[in-house]
Amino acid sequence: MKSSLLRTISVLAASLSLVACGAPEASNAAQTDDNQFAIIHQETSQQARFDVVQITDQLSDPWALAFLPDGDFLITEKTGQVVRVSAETGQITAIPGGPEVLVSGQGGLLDLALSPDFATDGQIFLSFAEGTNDQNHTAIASAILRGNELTGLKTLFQANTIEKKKGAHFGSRFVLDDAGHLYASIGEGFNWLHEAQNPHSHFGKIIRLNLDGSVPDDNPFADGVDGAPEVWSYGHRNPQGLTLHPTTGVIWESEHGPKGGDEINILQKGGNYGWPKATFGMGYTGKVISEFTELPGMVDSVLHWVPSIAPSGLDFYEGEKFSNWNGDLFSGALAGKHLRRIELDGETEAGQERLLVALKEKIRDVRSGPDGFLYLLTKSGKLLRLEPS
Ligand SMILES: [Ca+2]
Repeated sequence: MKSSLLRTISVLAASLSLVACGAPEASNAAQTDDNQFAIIHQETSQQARFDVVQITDQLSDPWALAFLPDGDFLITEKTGQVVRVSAETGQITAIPGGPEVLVSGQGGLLDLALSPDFATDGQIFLSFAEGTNDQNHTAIASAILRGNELTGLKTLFQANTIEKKKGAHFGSRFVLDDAGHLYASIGEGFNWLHEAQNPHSHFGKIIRLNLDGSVPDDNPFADGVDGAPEVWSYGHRNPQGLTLHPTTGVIWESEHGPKGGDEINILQKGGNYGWPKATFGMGYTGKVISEFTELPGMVDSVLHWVPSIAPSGLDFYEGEKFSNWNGDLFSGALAGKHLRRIELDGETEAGQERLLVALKEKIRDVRSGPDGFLYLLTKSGKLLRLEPS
């Protein structure tokens, strides 16, 4: 409630300052889109000219974005709140009923996904950091969105809890496949890097669950003998991007390396993605983590970045509005402060482009919208829409 009140005050203050400056709304007409949202930037890139439309800049460290059937946006704020943003006005409404969240370091309320049957069941999935500063883990819950309230909060998964100073490396992204599975990325907890190679630990893993939280029978370690039943792939560091390829249905992942060595990977059942035994990264102090960049039995990345860009949300563009971008992969960059467009030839990189460098924004999430526009969340609190100009 407090944050809503603050928002109301800041919106009022912004309106008053406009009045005080005597800025008539009509003078902004050339710099607004059809819904009167401000165009804050225009860019001519290699394959598209576009406007950047600001729907709001009043979010609190937004992490994840989903598109509601009525056109509004459902958003998680890392500071602990689920909110709805009106597609008509940009107004933010807090949605109570979410989980108790540990907001510390990289921990907080994290990813968000709608059930495939959301239009009828109203179910959503949330991931978040849970516990204390000394003992914490990534957790996943489901809840039902009724109007502007969450009900029936149910814990589906809790990663192993081990001693972990402060909030470091929780992951976390979801993706739902077309067969009723939820995949989620779990970070390696920073200090616990060697646990990424231990299939029995949840640290540094992609896990796979049924939508009720149970473990699918065809998971690679479903019987629990050679690994934890929930584990789908391992040897990951801190994965914060997951998306489904629009035609192959295979899952693509991005993860943070340390100093260098960020990766894009294509997930295989039971695959070992190398961390920390094979990596292009080095320790933050310059210390060598491994002399190997690849090893037999480990899956190589599609591409890696040195220096790091700190990849966040990941999505394939699909739509009519940007025909030249169809099938391209987009990644937000936090440290890199841009939007990365990746052209592909099948499963091989065919070119890359930095977009929105001039905005100097840490981009936390990117999603291809059902309306064909491309949507972004910035760490600074903006929901942005890219529209062809
Ligand atoms: Ca790797």
